Amino acid sequence: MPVFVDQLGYLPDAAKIAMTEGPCNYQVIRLDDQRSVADGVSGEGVYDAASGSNVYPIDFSDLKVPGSYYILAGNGEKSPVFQIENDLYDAPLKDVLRCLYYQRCGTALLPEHAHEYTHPACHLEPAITLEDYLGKITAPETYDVTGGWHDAGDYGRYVTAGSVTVSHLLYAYERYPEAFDFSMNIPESENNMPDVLNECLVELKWLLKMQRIDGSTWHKVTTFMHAEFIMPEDDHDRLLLFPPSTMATADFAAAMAQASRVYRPFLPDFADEALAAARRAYAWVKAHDYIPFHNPEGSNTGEYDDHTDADERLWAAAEMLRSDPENAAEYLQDLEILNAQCEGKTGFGWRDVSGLASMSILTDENKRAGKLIESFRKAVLNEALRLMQMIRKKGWHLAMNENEFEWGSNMVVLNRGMILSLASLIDTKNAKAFRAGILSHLHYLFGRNPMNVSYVTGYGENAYMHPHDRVMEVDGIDNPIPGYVSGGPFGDFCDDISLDLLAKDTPPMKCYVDHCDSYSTNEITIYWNTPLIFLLAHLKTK
Ligand code: 9MR
Ligand code: ZN
Repeated sequence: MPVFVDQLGYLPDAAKIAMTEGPCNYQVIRLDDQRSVADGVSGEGVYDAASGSNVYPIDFSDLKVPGSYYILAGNGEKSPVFQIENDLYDAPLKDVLRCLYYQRCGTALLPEHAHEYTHPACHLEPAITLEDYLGKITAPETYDVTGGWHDAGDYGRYVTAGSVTVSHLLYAYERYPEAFDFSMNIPESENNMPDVLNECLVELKWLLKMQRIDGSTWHKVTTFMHAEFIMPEDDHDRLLLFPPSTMATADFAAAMAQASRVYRPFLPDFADEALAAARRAYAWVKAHDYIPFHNPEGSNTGEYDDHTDADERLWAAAEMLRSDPENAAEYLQDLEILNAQCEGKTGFGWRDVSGLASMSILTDENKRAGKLIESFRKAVLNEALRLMQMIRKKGWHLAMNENEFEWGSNMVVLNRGMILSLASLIDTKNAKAFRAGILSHLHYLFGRNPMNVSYVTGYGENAYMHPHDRVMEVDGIDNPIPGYVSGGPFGDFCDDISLDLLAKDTPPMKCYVDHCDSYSTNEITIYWNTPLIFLLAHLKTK
């Protein structure tokens, strides 16, 4: 019966709870001298349907002395080692952010920045449209869409996912600028702009290339089929531009509008360009009804489809309202209509972006959304209170029901942390409680879970080792790059290796395989890292 802890550790002043799946006596052992510094009996067990087990808390919150420790259960089992430390989150913040640098496309990763994880520039060939490719046009028009970040373990670059990812980072920077006061050791580190903005600019410049003359954006640029497991510089299949969707174009408008605001003090010309691009995209979206995206027959790269674009439109209107005051009246009117059409207001993922609209509206010092603000405030607070209640009740102190372990469940875990973070801004008297909720979700991510796994590479004694990622699998280096968040348990696992290794009735929270072939439980993506960056920046800010 293992003892599950946050393998990164605990902040000295915060609650410290470990978990077991059976009652036990325990001692907390200091690693230095192997002395017992605390002991006790586990608390009352709580059944958690997501893991199908009774979960017993071991509360050692009174221990506040910084150091390295582990927990020794009465039956002789030891937990992984963990730290009690004040600057616990400094190193992960930097590494989790640096992973975006490693996702860069179209540029060489050099040893001075990438250490041993180098590779030459990739995907430099011009792209052609899908129509021309399928029509077998012999001299098709070509487009330069080099740059940006690879989305994930595959080499695709997707406008929806990319816009949301950049935006997570820009909101994190806007809210917690001082948390990003460090060098990422990237090629641009010596200039006068914060590195988080330097890194985002890589993606933003690529996004600008994805805009078409009519204002819309291509949905994605990928090859027709995912590449084999080869290094990116060896992937020379035709790069294809897939038809525009209203989701991608609205996301683009929102991210560009936000970028124009954030970069204005540093790069006024770029800010102007971003705003102009946002306006053109927004106008195109307004002139078109919902346009979905579906892969053509036989193509298997990411779809990022959505059954509605109401939330994307909502987010775009909210961001335009903030960044383009000249046309505020128009955006406010749009926002009112969209607000009535949009069900949620708290989604922070690539599919439901309504929470990004809330983030934009509720962090606007000029309160441009006026009387609409209250409905966003209420929605966020209600959701935050619901999540806090779940955290208090659930065995794992995690606001996740058993049916919520979707593909990329760790994103849901982290996105819910973002809701708590936003709530702490509008309900400051409960900020401490929300912060505890965020910590609880991070404890799960870093190892206090029934897999006994830290879902962040390089952080934790049992950190996962085999991400579904082409580069990390074929680069010939044993250790994965530190700082990548795994997608995590998926109740409906669907890849061959999971089907092979997991029993059909495995409880959702345990449907996880640390194997590079498990694309449905163990991939990495840019937008699974960025919510963690947001939360780490929050925690760094007192
Ligand atoms: O994150 C996406 C997840 O929500 C979907 O259920 C899944 C299947 O459509 O796709 C995930 O996104 C993948 C994308 O399509 C391609 N790049 C890798 C992404 C992570 O697995
Ligand atoms: Zn590339």
